[in-house]
Amino acid sequence: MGKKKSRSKQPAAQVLLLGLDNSGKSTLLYKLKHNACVGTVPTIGFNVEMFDARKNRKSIALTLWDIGGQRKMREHWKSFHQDAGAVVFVVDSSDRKRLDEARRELENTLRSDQLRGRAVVLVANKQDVNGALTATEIKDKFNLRKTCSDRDWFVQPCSASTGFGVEEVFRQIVQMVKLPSDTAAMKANIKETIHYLRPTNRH
Ligand SMILES: Nc1nc2c(ncn2[C@@H]2O[C@H](COP(=O)(O)OP(=O)(O)OP(=O)(O)O)[C@@H](O)[C@H]2O)c(=O)[nH]1
Ligand SMILES: [Mg+2]
Repeated sequence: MGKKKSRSKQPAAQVLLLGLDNSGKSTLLYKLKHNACVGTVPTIGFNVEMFDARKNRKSIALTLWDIGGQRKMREHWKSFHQDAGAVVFVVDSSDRKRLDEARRELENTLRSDQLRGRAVVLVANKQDVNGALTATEIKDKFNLRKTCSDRDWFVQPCSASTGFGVEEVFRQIVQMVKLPSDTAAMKANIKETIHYLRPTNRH
């Protein structure tokens, strides 16, 4: 009998890939999965792929959910918030006209209670396009120090079509994603603290 652990025993985490339509989410997902630049069509609904990774010397299973970014799809993003261990927000760095729209959507998303404390990996995509904003410019434009003051965040320059920065995106996800066990431990800690602080009835 082989000693290979079954995938169902691995700690598993869910990661959301969000961002405006045409920002490059599906291109990034398939580059990560197959190291191939596949032609994409606008996503109506979602694409999902599983990945194996190692975190804290343990093997984990990551599920990446790539949700369509068209306006009519964005109202469904919140159905995916529950159980998300991290948010990857993809930005088309060459589309200056839509940066404000993208920033507003990220801010809306981060207001969700279900995403409290979840890390954000902001992918400054399409770095291969002439005139694209740099990761630093994107960070400033999104005012990330303020928007993400209550969570971990990282801005990764990337080109999902050429592959530049794609491995680093994955590495950041693995490093920053919260595993459900972390979340359970967090909740237990909060419960314990509340129990400790609550005056006990000694009559
Ligand atoms: N030049 C360049 N083009 C890219 C890059 N990433 C994606 N694209 C192109 O941008 C277009 C949109 O890419 P998608 O991956 O379909 O975008 P999406 O974010 O999934 O869009 P929706 O599914 O509508 O939300 C396609 O023509 C891609 O080939 C990149 O890094 N550089
Ligand atoms: Mg898509």
